[in-house]
Amino acid sequence: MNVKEFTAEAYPNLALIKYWGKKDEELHIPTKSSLSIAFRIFWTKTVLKIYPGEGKVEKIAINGIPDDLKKIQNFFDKIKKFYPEIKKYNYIIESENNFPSGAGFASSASGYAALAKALGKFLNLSEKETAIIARIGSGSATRSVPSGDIVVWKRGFNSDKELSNLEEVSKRSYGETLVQKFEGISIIATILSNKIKKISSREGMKISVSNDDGIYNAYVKTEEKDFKVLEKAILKRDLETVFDITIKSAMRLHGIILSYPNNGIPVFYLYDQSLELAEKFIELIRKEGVIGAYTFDAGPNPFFILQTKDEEIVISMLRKLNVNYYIYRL
Ligand code: 2P0
Repeated sequence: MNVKEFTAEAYPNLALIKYWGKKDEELHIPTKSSLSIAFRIFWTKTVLKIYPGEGKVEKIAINGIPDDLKKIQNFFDKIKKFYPEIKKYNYIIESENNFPSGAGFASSASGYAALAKALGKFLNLSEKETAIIARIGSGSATRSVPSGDIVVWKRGFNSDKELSNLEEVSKRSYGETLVQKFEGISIIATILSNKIKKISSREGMKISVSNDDGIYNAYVKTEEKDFKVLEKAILKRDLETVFDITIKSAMRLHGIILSYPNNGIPVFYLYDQSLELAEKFIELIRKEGVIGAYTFDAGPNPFFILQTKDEEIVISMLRKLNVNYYIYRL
């Protein structure tokens, strides 16, 4: 059998302005722009094996364990429409990732980004096209394709409204590098819990968008304004503004999540200890002059983004509280 192999790797990313909601469920076009920072101590490596066939994914294994074939076949079926070449082959996907269980990072961003990059090598795609494919797998994966430290994922343009063709809209929204190197910054990822969340991000954001009564819409508008301010602040390395917006965007995300219960049942991802740690971090900012921010994804674990020179102060606080953590220095 004539088998060809394409290998690629990708890393997770941490959003400073969050992605939360889609204007298109199929292609994952976001309602709002987002901006993230690379986290390169965790990784996914993927080997894509292809041989003549009819567009079928024959096997997928992650760290040697078979994974959800149906989900990945669905992904291939979606991208077939854009790249008909895919129909001529069958696929075996072998993925490896080094995520410790409960590290607080979802492996779907690096997972789909690594797979999209391997597909990109096979199909000879540009980085932009690869980032669009990754997005069709999982929204935040588009931000794990570009090589830069700081990546933006714009929601598209206002004129998108006039485009009737969803494919064209799709091509306007993908991860792209804003800043290649953003040195002197550390990310501390803490681990409070490794429990699987009751409601996935995908489900959670659908609940927020489908129940919009005006609050979600106002959230999108405010965040879009802050996204533009944040972009400029990053380019000027105005850390005070960067960290101020990071905290606000994290808390707005959780405010929005709490605003839309699921048929009456509260949706909430934070623990008491999540907020206590955020408060302790702010104390370090006030009393010790640390410059930084906390943020949360759709989970309870706080992430701290700060100047590397202030790292020790935060680590000593975490040690005293017996909180486990990982550090990535940009
Ligand atoms: C983010 N999250 O910007 C936000 C913050 C979670 C909270 O992107 O449905 O797994 O696959 O497009 O990418 C998680 O959402 O959702 C996410 P899908 P995804 O990082």
